[in-house]
Amino acid sequence: MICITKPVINQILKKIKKYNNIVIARHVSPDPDAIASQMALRDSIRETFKNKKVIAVGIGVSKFKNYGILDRQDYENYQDSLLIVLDVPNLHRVDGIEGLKYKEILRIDHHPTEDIKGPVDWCDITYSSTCQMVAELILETKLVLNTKIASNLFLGMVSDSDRFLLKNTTAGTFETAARLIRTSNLDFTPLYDELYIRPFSEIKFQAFLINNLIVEDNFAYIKINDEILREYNVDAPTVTNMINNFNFTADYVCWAFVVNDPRNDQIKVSIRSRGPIINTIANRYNGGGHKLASGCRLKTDEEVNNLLKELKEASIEYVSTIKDSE
Ligand SMILES: [Mn+2]
Repeated sequence: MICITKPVINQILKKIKKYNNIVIARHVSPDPDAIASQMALRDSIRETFKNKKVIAVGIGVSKFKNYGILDRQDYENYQDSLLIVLDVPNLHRVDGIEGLKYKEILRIDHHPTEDIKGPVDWCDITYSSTCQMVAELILETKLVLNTKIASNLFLGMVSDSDRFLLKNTTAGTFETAARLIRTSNLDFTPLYDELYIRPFSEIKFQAFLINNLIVEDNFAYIKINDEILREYNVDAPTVTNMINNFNFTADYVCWAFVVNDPRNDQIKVSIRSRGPIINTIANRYNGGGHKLASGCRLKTDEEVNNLLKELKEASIEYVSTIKDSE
């Protein structure tokens, strides 16, 4: 079962072939799917078309450096380039393209479309990860696949599907994973260390979250301030990355982590759901995302409280609808 179609493949390859300069970007505060798809596509285009100049841009995250190193944004030499954006639907969340004068934009993404819409736009929300999309593109074309590219794509797929647990995991996800492993003879189990080994301080912080999560009316949330972050020596992205660990709890269907991020002078809210649709709510609070996994960036406590109230109401309503239909 291959989801990518011939017309999509042809459109994408045509654009890649047309341009000598290609800039590849993804969303701010990258997760493994964003960074791994970016590195994999850059390396594959470079290996396939040795004469093209291809760079991957954005701010680097030290714990993701194993995926590959980002390039310097010397946009002097990248005027009139093709900009490929991965794993992001809105222009203001694309990292590192200030000052770039690109000619065309090409998007590959599994988020619902927002304001980015280029002449080629492969957007499909049924995919569990952008890495799965890039993997299919590479497997179905003559784009080069090597062990490093395959391991990046595999890790992005595992991470974004939360080890094939999340709802958008399909037979196609497993098929693409299997093809990646088989085609590149990937020794994949050692790769899990890269995603899941963490310092004991983080485990202790998780215990703090467990002990302080507030659960009411099928909704759970916790507010984390700067002081707590310092006490446990964790940063805001580390906290929001833990949110999937709180799935499969019978007492709530929706949960949110509210983190004061002093470095960016904003309040970051991560939201997950096992039922209520949350991205439509997040959209109203300077955020967005998937139906069951979203996030917002807010400025005031009042906005936070209003958001939490709406999420709680959605949780109550969802649970009552299920009870009605039983
Ligand atoms: Mn993704």
